Amino acid sequence: MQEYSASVHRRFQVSSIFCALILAALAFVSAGCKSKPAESGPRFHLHGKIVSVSAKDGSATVDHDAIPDFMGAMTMPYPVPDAKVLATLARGDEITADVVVTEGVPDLENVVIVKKAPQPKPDPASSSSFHVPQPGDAVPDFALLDQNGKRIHLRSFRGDALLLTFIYTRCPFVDFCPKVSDNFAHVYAMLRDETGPQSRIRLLSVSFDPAHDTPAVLRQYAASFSHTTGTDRPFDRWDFAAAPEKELPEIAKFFGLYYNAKEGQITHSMSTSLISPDGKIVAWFHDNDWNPSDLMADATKTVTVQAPQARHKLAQRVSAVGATHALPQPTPSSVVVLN
Ligand SMILES: [Cu+2]
Repeated sequence: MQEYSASVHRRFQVSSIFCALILAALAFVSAGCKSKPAESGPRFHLHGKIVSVSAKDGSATVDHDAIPDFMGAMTMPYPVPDAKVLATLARGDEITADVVVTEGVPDLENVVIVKKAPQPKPDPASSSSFHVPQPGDAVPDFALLDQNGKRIHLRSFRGDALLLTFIYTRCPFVDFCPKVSDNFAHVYAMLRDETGPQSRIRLLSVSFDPAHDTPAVLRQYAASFSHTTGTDRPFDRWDFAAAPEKELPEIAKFFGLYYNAKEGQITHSMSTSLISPDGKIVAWFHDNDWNPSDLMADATKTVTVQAPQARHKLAQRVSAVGATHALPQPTPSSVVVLN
């Protein structure tokens, strides 16, 4: 575990490890795994404030100070294996704890509440730092800058099923952004020659690194998957875009995306959504465990449940946000809903 020593020349690698740790932590949380591996790894001292607690996931999100020899100050979720301890924690509590890294997953032990938070006031707007997209949630009409340098709106995808994911092109970890993009490339390859209902499935990869991921960089990135897509320009069905700096926090919040940029490396979670033709969340995935065929099957259900006539009407009123058209909701086998 010497990798965790904070020497400057290894920052790149260390940052990458943080990315993995967060994702590993999220994967661990999502698996609902309650058992703990017998061997525990190195311990580090944490001091911070509880941002939110999820009893269901057995985790607490902590806004913490720098952890000497381990990681910089950041906000991230940690599994808390002891449910009784977790139950005593509340938003705003100041805590200290040991971060114990076991098989790459950092969890919290020996949690001590240093200062209890004052009585919480109900405030729906700030009750949680993470919004978890729920099936049926209307997706706001966010604006993005696409691979052609054109400002596009999510409403322009209305009428089609949209698979939307978040990436940044410099992500160094093959199992994270590169994997989700590779999976999208496989979905594209399945869609490419479809002329039936599946021709109404679109892909959109949104970068949360707008300063670096310019339209030219995004075009290059798209071309790097040509071995799977069969084309340098898959933009007929797969768009790439960057979230503008100003709108990024709001977009990330809606899609349950955590990101934290430091010196070119971005620590982040995963967020992939299936959005129905009338602009509502059908399914949301916070991991990379889905496979392209399942996602394709879920998206196909979404475009086949609507009668062609209803679709036509929908396409005509693409600008009507919050349309009241009652869409029968498919129940994909792999919907992931937290909380
Ligand atoms: Cu990444």
